[in-house]
Amino acid sequence: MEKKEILSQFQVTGDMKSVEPYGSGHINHTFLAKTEDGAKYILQGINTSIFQDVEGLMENVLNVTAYLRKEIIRMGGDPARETLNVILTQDGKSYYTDPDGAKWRVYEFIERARTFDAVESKEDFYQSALAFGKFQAMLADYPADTLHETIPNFHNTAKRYQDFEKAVEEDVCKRADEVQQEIAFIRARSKEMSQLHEMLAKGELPLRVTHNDTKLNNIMIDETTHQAICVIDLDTVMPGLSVHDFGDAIRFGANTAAEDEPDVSKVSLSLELFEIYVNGFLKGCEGRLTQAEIAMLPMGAKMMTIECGMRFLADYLQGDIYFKTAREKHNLERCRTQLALVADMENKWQQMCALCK
Ligand code: ADP
Ligand code: GN1
Ligand code: MG
Repeated sequence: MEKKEILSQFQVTGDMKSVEPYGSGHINHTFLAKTEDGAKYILQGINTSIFQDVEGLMENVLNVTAYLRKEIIRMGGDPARETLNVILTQDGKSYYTDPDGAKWRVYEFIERARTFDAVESKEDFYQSALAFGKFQAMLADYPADTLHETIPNFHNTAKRYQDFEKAVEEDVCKRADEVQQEIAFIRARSKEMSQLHEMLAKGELPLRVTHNDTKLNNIMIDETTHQAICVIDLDTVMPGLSVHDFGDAIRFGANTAAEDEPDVSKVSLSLELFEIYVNGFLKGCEGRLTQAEIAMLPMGAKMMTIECGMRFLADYLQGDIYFKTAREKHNLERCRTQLALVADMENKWQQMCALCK
């Protein structure tokens, strides 16, 4: 079905001029739609092999954005730019299923703001930390038990390790021989992978409503004020650990190289960016984080990085079926940057811990 025809199923105004692929997300199929009179919309094909319960997912998005909207208005903000706004279908539904079974949604396009695939300014990174912290603070009283778990065990690192071992064992593409070094690196760290969940089970870390995918390109930065105005990509908002939200942002943003940099010698943890993010995140969380959470921030960063490394490697072994790839071995290259970053974090562990004191 033509994209323009899909858009006509939604409550959008104006004639569509163009619909082009947009953004650099690894999961959904994102398009920028422009109308003849200059209005813009984000059209997304939801990745239904990953998100199997689209009904539940969209219920989360509608409820969370409605809750955020009230909070933003209460604080004197602009809900049109500071939260995602879902555009409903002509018959009032949050998504549209096309005749091929593909599922689509439309968001208002957030104008005069952009996302970054790498840190270009320290101030912007600080702003993103502040906004992800604030996001968590704003959802502190959200009824967590009403949220659908859109991807079960999303950041259960020990479970991710089991899945990874299964992919090694099955080795469906006969690629395991080539990645023995990476497999050994991951195995050597498997014992640490249950620590954060054990702390959660013992009540040493609290369960909170978290974003779970806090990489830099999931936040919109205002082009004029340089404030991080809107947290986007709400598909994985679920009960989770604050240290994982912190950690995933470090994994992506405080790496001196891109997530898919083929030359791993460029990979390192910038302690300067790490410190900036700690300060912004703690400020954004408005004093809500417990001492135990603050102490475990470095562990959150290390676990999100090794977990992502395992996920990229498992996907490589399974034939690149989860993350979008643009070249052969893309997932392997991504895995290698993550493991190199883990190794560098281990070298800088004392400094990371000292910065969280
Ligand atoms: P994915 O799950 O594939 O990462 P995202 O929801 O993060 O998809 O969207 C991909 C990209 O599209 C984002 O990084 C951002 O640049 C852009 N984008 C998404 N939603 C909006 C929006 N409402 N306004 C402007 N840009 C958006
Ligand atoms: C995916 O959707 P996107 O591109 O923001 C993935 C994250 C990974 C990230 C790695 C639902 O994020 O978990 O950390 O790629 N999202 C999902 O870049 O699996
Ligand atoms: Mg995204």
